[in-house]
Formats: sequence, structure tokens, C-alpha cells
Amino acid sequence: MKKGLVTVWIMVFMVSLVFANAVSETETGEDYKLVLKLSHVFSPAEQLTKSMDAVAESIYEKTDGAIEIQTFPQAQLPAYKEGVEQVVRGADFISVEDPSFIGDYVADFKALYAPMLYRSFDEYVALTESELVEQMMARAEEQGIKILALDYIYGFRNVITDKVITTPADLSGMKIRTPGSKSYIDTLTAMGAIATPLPWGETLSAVQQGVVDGLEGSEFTNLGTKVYESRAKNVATTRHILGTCGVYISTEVWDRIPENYRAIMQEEFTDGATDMVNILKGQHGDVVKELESYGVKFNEVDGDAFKAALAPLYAEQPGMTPGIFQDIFAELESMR
Ligand code: X3X
Repeated sequence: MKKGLVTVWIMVFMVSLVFANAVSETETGEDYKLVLKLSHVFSPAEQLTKSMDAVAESIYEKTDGAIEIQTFPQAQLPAYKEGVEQVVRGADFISVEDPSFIGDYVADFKALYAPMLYRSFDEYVALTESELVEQMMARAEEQGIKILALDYIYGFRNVITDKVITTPADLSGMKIRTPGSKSYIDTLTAMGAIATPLPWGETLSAVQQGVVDGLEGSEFTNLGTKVYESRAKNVATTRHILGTCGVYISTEVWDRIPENYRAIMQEEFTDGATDMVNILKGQHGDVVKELESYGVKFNEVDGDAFKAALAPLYAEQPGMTPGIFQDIFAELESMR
């Protein structure tokens, strides 16, 4: 009898050793491997694409290949609203889109991405580091969305057309392409245009074929996707929206990643955004000069007229936290 008990105890001890070893590997990540697909709509020549590729490579190296992020530009995989839906469904997927697409899950992100809020990249970056935005990010996690960054800024979006635009009245009747989120549609409508949502991939052909009368985007988009080769050669410097992308991953996927690898991923995506902002701040002057060398003309606009036209958009929408716009205004005023 006694001999039998000893045998049982030895077997229990051996099994516990094996289990303990398995758990420790999972926790330390010694044999851990995860492949994530990262999707965005930017073109190979644009800085966001280069930044995402650099961040993915750095994460792969610093995790000794445990975290492999495969990047897919130009909407090769689900993008925009559909890309964020992949994250919410818990796919091994990273969506890189502007915060307006998170606004479908946490309405306050539509306020964060409202028109004519920011005077500089730095103001927006500082706001994303505020407790106000941290609380918004916590609510996004309750919806299954872990936000790794919000400040992959690609420039102030301006109206780009074949005719000169200076006031909202000039946009009357003009079909202007926008991304498909309500934030853009509401903004261009308030500015006087007929907002015409299209995926980026259809945009330049729509401009050339006269399906739309123009688009809106940053100088970095203009140069990086060769908008300047189209008939839309006039840039009205409305600076109506600060174009920026966030990086979103499923909270379920994120929570399963060993802590040591999560720390590396977070640091690399944070540093990648800082690097991209610094690169683009330094490049803007030369990008404008290069666009002008291709025949692009920049013109000032009646900023007060566009501000007045956009003011109604600071009204709280369903689901927004009461006073959210006042809170954002207060944060920005405290920086100025
Ligand atoms: O969701 C990310 C951006 O808001 C997409 O903006 P869009 O569709 O005007 O694309 C910007 C271009 O630079 C893409 O090449």
C-alpha cells in the first residue's frame, strides 16, 4: 500500500514539474510566437507606411521574432471601418486609422477629431497625453479596443480642387471626396461642399474622370500619392482637420501577449509616432516647395468664414460625454 502511495506522489510531482515549466514558458514567452496583420490605406511613399514598417521590424528584432507584425498598406486588407471591426471581433489584427473610426464605439473620439481644433501637431500630441484622453482610451478598452497610439500625424488636411476656393460659398455644389466616416462628411458638408465618401484607392481616378470636383488631404498625401499629377492643382489652406492615425489592437489579443512583449510593442509604437511627427514637422516646407515645382498653387482662405461654418459641429452628438467639447477647449486653452 505504502509503495503505491509513493508511486502516486512521484507521478503527481513529475506532472506538476511539466505543467510549471509550460506555464513559465508562456509567461516568459520563451516559445511564444504571434503573427499580427497590420492594415492601413497609405501608399508606399508616405511616411506612415515607412513608420509602420520600421516599428514592425523593430518589434520583431526586440522580441527575437516572437511578435511578427506583417504590414499591409493601401487597403490590401480590411481598412477604415472594416479594419476596426476586425479588431473588435478579436482577430490577430492591427488597424491603423484616424480616431473618427473609433468614434463609432466611443463617441468622444469624434469630438477629439472635430474640425479646426488644433493650431499645431504639438497641441494635439499634448492633448492625447491628457487624463481626458486617457479616460477615453479606457472606455475604448471596455469596447474591446486597445489603443497603442493616437498621434501618427500625417498633416493638416486642406481642400484640393481644380478651381480656386477661398470661402464656403465657393464650395457650394462642389463634390469633394472624403473618407467614409461621418466626421469628414459632416465637416465638408458644413464647409459648403457636397461630401462624397470614397475609399482612397478610387479617389484619384474619380478626380480625373470628373466624378468628384476635388478632395481634401494633407501636403504629405498630395506628394506621397501624386495628387499633384491630377487636374486638382489648387490647395485652399483650410487646415480643417488635423490628419492623424491611431493604432488599434483587440484587448483580448493584447491581454494574451506576455507582459515583456507588450512593453516592447507599446514602446515601439509610442516612439514611432514621435519620430514620424518630428520627421514631418521638418519636411513640410520642402514638401510645399516640391509641390509648387509641380505646378500646385496654394491660396489663403477666409478662415473666419470657415470657422463660423464649422461652429455647429461642436454640438454634442448622441453618446458623447456632456461637456466634452468644453473639456477639450479648456485643455487646449491651458496649453496656449
Ligand atoms: O483613416 C486614415 C485616414 O483618415 C485616411 O485618410 P484618406 O482616406 O484620405 O487617406 C489618406 C491618404 O494619405 C492615404 O494614402
